[in-house]
Amino acid sequence: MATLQEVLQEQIPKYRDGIKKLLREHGDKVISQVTVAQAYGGMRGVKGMICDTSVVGPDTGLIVRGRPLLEIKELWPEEIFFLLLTGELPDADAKAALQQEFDRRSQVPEYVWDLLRAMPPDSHPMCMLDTAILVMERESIFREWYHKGMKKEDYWVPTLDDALNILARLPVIAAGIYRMRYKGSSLIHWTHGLDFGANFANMLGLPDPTGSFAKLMRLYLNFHADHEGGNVSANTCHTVGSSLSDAYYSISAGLNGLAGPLHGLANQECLGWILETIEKFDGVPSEEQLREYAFKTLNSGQVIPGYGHAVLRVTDPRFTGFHDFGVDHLPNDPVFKTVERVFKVVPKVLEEFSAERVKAGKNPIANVWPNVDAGSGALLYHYGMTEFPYYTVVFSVSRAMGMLAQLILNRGLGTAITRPKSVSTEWIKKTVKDMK
Ligand code: HAX
Repeated sequence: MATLQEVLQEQIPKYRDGIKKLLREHGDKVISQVTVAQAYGGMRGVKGMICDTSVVGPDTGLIVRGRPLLEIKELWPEEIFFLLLTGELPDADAKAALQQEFDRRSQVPEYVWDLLRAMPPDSHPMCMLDTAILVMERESIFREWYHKGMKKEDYWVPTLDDALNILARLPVIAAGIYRMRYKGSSLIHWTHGLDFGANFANMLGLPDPTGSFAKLMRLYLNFHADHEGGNVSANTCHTVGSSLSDAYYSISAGLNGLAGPLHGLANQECLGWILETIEKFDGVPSEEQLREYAFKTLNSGQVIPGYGHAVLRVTDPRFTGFHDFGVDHLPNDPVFKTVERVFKVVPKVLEEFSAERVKAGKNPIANVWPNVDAGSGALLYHYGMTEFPYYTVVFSVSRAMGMLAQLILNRGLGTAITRPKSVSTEWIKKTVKDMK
């Protein structure tokens, strides 16, 4: 089979022509309308952008290029990246070629380590990661080619180069942040010939006598890679990239969005909440104790992290996949057992709380089921990664794959600069006045 570059070389012109034809023939058809509530409500449900790497169905969860997530959970991160970009699975040769690309590009420049070491000791690991990506922007091949002059049809070529450089260095930088922040400053190097997930696990330096932590890392990097285009991280990356800012600017921006507690940081918040309950009740809490604690959290005006979703209306298959891993590898771990018990209790609590909200004239909670962040932290914790401010960094190493795949395809299509129309409250008031 051809390499990733060769497959894209063949696919992208056809993809571009197909979209041009679609626009010529159907460009004026209406696919979405916007209500006042949506304009004030984060544009929830408004169909106004395209993402061809994956879709999230409210009742199905993540589907990557037509394949439901739980059917492809055994794929390694390299294969997922290939799949996101091309819609095809690499054969053994193409996979090995991609692994060699990562090997070749994995050297992190010394100035990145100098910068990270110079950052204040209370910098959040996400801030360290995003800063490290941004400082490497000077190496952007896209920027260099753009300033030399390049055809629009070629934009995707240096973007792919930038993407491979960023991806190869990301696990090294992320693991380096972990080592310098939490384990003294000894860094562990990338091992040539070892796969992406196992390499990341190895560079973190946590004990892994059975290889099951490396297995978890492959699963984790697979599950978090992409979640269609409208979520904060992907949407931000897309918007920044649409002005032809290069991949370093775009990915760093997207990951800054992932660092918010309503998005990727929820996994840090979630494990914190689980551990609080264990501490408060001196061991794995009973269902009744969890119920009481969940209501206390809600009544104090806070969200229950790891539950709810802007699109999903069922249990997130990523939660199910992580749960299955826990059942297989750590069924008696007290933190994992608490996660399982929370899953039994919290949806019911949220349903009751939602009904109370509605009686009080507030919005219902649209989805009471767990999302990806509800259980993943317990697995990391079991393997000795107890520093939960770090968890979103692991998420980021993975999410960069989806954002970069989307960016490359958008460069291939020549997607327009993002510029929705904003309106003022004054305009809304005037406009709705005469409407029924
Ligand atoms: N606990 C308490 N209240 C919740 C809730 C939860 N888990 N989930 C939703 N609600 C509340 C919302 O805060 C909102 O309240 P207000 O109207 O008073 O603002 C109301 O229910 C309606 O919200 P919604 O329509 O159900 O959900 P949104 O699309 O607005 O928000 C969120 C989706 C994921 C942000 C939300 O469910 C939430 O805050 N969950 C907890 C944080 C979390 O787990 N985030 C991670 C999501 C997955 C992800 O992106 N990972 O990276």
